Amino acid sequence: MLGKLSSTLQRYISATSYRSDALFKIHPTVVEALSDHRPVVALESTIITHGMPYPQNLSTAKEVEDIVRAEGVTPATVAILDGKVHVGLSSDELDSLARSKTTLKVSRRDLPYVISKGLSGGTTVSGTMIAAQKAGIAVFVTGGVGGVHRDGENTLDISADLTELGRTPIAVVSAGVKSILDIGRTLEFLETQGVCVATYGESKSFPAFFSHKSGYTSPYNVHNAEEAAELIASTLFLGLQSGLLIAVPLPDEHAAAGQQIEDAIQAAVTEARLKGIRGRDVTPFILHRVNELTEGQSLRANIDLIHNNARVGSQIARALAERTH
Ligand code: PSU
Ligand code: MN
Repeated sequence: MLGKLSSTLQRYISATSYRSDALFKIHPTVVEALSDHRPVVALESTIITHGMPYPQNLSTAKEVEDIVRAEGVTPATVAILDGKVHVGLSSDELDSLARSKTTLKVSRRDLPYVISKGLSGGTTVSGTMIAAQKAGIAVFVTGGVGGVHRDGENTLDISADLTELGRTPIAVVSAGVKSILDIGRTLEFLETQGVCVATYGESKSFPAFFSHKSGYTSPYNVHNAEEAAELIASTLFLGLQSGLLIAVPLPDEHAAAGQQIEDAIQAAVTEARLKGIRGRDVTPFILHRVNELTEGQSLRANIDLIHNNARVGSQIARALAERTH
């Protein structure tokens, strides 16, 4: 099927300019890869600025880029530096982002402010999707996406990641959704937004980041990178303008730590509520507390999961590039 789609896809992908302008800087390695129709994977940076402590944030960001390169794919970490959107960072830029204590967390609603004030920030899944799609990148790897928070039916705390997935055609590869969230309502919201969700591999379950099983069934499966690439190509061909969520279950060796981390999540969610933590601070607070409560175990599992997602996402990007050539 993809054979017939290839010229349409090529036109779709070529429609993007790959050119930098005053506010939008695409790293030369990324421009070159895109122009040659070589695979590129976008990476987010809120995980660096707000999701992990220094220095693990920096080492993880570098390791993930290295894994992507080892798979023959060009990494493009997205961030806002001094009021400019960067798609692809130099090693020095990555370093200063990871060390900075003043960076903001930038999702769609924050972009105009951060740009207008010349500030710097780590882009969330939603912020990264916008920049990566504008650059012409079709695959984006992260750890976990945001979702409907627990008690979200009352607070309406629903991550902008979910509405972005409904409006921006890019495939997000993640380990599912953390159980700090209401996973059932997250899946319902994704359905309403028209987001095609698929578990990678054989499992019928939608993965809950630290656990293979969330108690919810995944709408679909993709069994390998080629099937995932076909799903992405079909989205682009149809011109749907909506994103895809490819959920990769964690490798087996980490399943044991899952229950302990689950217990810590329960405690951290309760603590956040009692302390009155609200809005954009909720996710970083819980991630930080769960790491403390598990004495670093959640962070170690988190890092391994992201490594795994980077490998799978790179293989998907490669399969997509091969089949659209
Ligand atoms: N989940 C994680 N680690 C993270 C995030 C989520 O396990 O670092 C970050 C991602 O950047 C995601 C953002 O896009 O948090 C969602 O924040 P919120 O829930 O405020 O929408
Ligand atoms: Mn929120």
